[in-house]
Amino acid sequence: MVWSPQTQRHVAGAEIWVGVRIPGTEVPARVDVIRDALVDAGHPLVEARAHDDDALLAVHDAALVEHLRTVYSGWVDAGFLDDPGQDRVVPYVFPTAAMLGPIPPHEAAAIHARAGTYAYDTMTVLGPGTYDAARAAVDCALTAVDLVTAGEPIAYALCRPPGHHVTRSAYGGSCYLNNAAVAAEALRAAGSARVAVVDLDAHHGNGTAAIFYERDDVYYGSVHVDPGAGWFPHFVGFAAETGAGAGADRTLNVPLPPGSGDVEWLTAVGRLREALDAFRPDALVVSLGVDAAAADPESPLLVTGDGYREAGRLLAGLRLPSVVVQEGGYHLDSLGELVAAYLSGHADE
Ligand code: SP5
Ligand code: ZN
Repeated sequence: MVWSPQTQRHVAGAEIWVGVRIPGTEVPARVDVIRDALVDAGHPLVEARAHDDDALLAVHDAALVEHLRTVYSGWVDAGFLDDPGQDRVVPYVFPTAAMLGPIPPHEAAAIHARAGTYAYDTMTVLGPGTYDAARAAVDCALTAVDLVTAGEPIAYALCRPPGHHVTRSAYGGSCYLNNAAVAAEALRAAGSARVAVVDLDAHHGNGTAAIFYERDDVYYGSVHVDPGAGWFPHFVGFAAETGAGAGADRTLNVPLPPGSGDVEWLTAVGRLREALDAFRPDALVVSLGVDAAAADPESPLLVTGDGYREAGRLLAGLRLPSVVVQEGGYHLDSLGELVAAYLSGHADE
């Protein structure tokens, strides 16, 4: 298990949801409970090593990374902590395609407007430690890639904050940098010509999907709660999205109705696995969100620990070098055991 204490420096404090400040569930303690459960299960701890920005900048626009790196200090310098009394970066206006029409936008001079250039929701706030934590999560993913490249069959990265909602140039959904997409690019750079990403998080990984939608060398497969039933990310994640251009038929979304449990969910994981038999990847990235679990507060799926263990077995059956990246999962009392269950299945197929 690769981890970094730096990942706990992101403290959202709250999220702004439909204009209301509510307690966030993507909390630093998630790292403690996952790490402790995996240590108890006998997984050795490896601290993440620093990596340069090559794989990161293969995935994200440099302007997004630079924005995330500097926006908090800009927010402080602009006096927002005192007036209006907001100690987190929260955007308020978004230069959407519909706002702009055919008019090319200027870069906003005001920091509070620039915030909306790179964010697509108001929930995902930035504080003083957010960038360093997100960047440390990327280092966790890249260190796991190093382990697999050196011959380990599987490496787990305790990435936090999660990443799969981040597109090439915009963050959201409690995510800031796309750890799984960076891992996929790093595996490619290390010699895996074809990489598959399988996303088990309860939510569709719209960021990873968008990044690779037109690529023929990276497959994206996901099982998630149906966005058409009213769930985040709402606008994408539908079964009809199968890739475009060179990436045609390289995306597979399996949306499930709210209330789906192990039987439906594992059938979907089996479909993803079969699709990969045909794609014949050289390496696998698993976006391991465990928020599909029944007790999780953020999703209506009803997967059990045994379900996650069986998913691990199914994906281990691909017999691919595998980097497992933590995504969501918010029920602190069961989070660690769910991750341990997945990894035990993946290890003992
Ligand atoms: C990585 C990941 O799992 N991101 C999840 C993002 C989905 N968040 C949507 C949150 C909607 C607001 N939740 C408040 C629940 C109020 N009952
Ligand atoms: Zn999720």
